[in-house]
Amino acid sequence: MSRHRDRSEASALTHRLEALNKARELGEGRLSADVLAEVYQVLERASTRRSLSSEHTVVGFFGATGSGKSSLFNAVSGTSAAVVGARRPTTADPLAAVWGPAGSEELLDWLDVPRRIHPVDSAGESEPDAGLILLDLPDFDSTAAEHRRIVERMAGMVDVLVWVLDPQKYADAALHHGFLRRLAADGAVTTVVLNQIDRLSPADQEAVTASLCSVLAQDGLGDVDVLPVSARTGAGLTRLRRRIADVAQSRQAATARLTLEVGRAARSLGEAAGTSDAAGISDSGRRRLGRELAEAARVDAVAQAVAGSYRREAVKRTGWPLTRWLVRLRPDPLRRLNLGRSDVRPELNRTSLPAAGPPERARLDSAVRTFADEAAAGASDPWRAAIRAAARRGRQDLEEELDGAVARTELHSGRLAWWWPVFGVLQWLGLLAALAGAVWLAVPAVLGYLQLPVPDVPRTQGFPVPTLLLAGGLLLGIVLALAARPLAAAGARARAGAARRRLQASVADVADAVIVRPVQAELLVLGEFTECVRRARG
Ligand SMILES: Nc1nc2c(ncn2[C@@H]2O[C@H](COP(=O)(O)OP(=O)(O)O)[C@@H](O)[C@H]2O)c(=O)[nH]1
Ligand SMILES: [Mg+2]
Repeated sequence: MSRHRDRSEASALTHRLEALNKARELGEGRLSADVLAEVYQVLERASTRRSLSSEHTVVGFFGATGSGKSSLFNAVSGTSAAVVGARRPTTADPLAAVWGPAGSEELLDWLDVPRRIHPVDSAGESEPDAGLILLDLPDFDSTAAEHRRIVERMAGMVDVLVWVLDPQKYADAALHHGFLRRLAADGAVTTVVLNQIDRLSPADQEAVTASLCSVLAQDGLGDVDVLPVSARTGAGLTRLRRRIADVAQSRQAATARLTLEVGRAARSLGEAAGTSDAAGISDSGRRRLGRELAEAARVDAVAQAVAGSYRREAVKRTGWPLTRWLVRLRPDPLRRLNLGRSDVRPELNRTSLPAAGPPERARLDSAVRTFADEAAAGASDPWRAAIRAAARRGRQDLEEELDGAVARTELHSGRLAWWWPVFGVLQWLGLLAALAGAVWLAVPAVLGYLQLPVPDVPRTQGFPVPTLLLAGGLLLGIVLALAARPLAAAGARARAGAARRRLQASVADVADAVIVRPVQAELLVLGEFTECVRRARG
């Protein structure tokens, strides 16, 4: 049962550690480096502690000078290994009493505890407490900075903290408001020992214990047990030994402490990240971005050029044959933009649209920023910055991407309209008829001049046929030219409309690839981060 709980708690911790690590990775480059470094430390410590003996529980005695840490260490371990009553800070090295030594070496190396003793209990075996490492530590309020540093480090590394207080100094402000309060917030302190109760009368013992409990409650340690003991008389020592042995035998303290640490790190990471309720990408925001980008890509100008090119081509192919060459004097508006050419590989093509000036660029900047800001609305500062940065990265290549997209868009500028060849042939027929009529009319004049007999011209309905040919041919040319105008206008409109739609689609693709998707990816990261922090908090 307990084994089973061990395993499930350990695997819960594994999941939370994984979630915390994932959150840390996602926060990289997005959140404050300090917070991430702290989280990294917790992760590293947790993974190292877990890779070391899970059979051992590390219990440290913490407290002020003269509270009786060393005396209690000796009493609990049944040795006299620790120096009692050292007036000045002596050695900084913590001292370890190890029960069940197998596998403890690496753990003690990692804790950096070089001095180790292996006590045996009165029955000559170490089994009852197997897997316990008890530490006598330097004084928390030592005058030597090195000692304080060691205590500080150990407080973060041991599995269980036992606070040793004495009746004189138990309410010491420095102790409570510094160290203890911070550790209390982590839930890391499991036991508080009030030593030297032999110095108090039984009535005072109760009063002091009650007073101590209320002081601890103020520090958020209301749930913590207070054990009154005396290292000198041995009062309460059995309870203290049993308490420590129980904690060690359950083998859960290490996991419990790490779980608390992970929870704390996840909370601080979550606080650093702030709220994650980003508004996300709306359809209207996306459409507005598309419109602005189409504007920047000069889709209208290109569509107008498509219309102009169509009209020019229509005149070239359907105009009166004798004057249609005049249209060649005007350049093709599409060619002027370097568009609609079949001789250039489209993927290499660039338009000759005028480059964006400062106002156009500013407008594009603002369109991209507005889009990102809208998507990020509601999220906290670091995430808003990350979302904006994703959009800004896309902004860098935007002009070039848009130009390339316009250049690649199929404009169908070379495509023939159905009526062009029809009108073209009719124009030639009209012209030929008019020429034939003119020549025929000229024949009698030439024959008359040469004094040759002039044949009668044939007539229909009283009109001479050559005259009809001439007039009809010219009239046909005029009618065709008039009829071609509305056709050319309608065709130009249709082709420009189709080109505009295709251009807008190309621009929308660019907007998607360069701006929308990176922003979307960032929003996904944000969602995933939040989920990981939630899982890491447990
Ligand atoms: N009266 C009394 N004195 C104690 C008790 N425990 C320790 N002392 C004395 O308090 C002094 C400091 O003890 P020590 O174990 O070195 O405290 P440390 O500085 O916390 O390691 C020594 O003179 C001890 O003899 C106790 O339970 N009762
Ligand atoms: Mg000591």
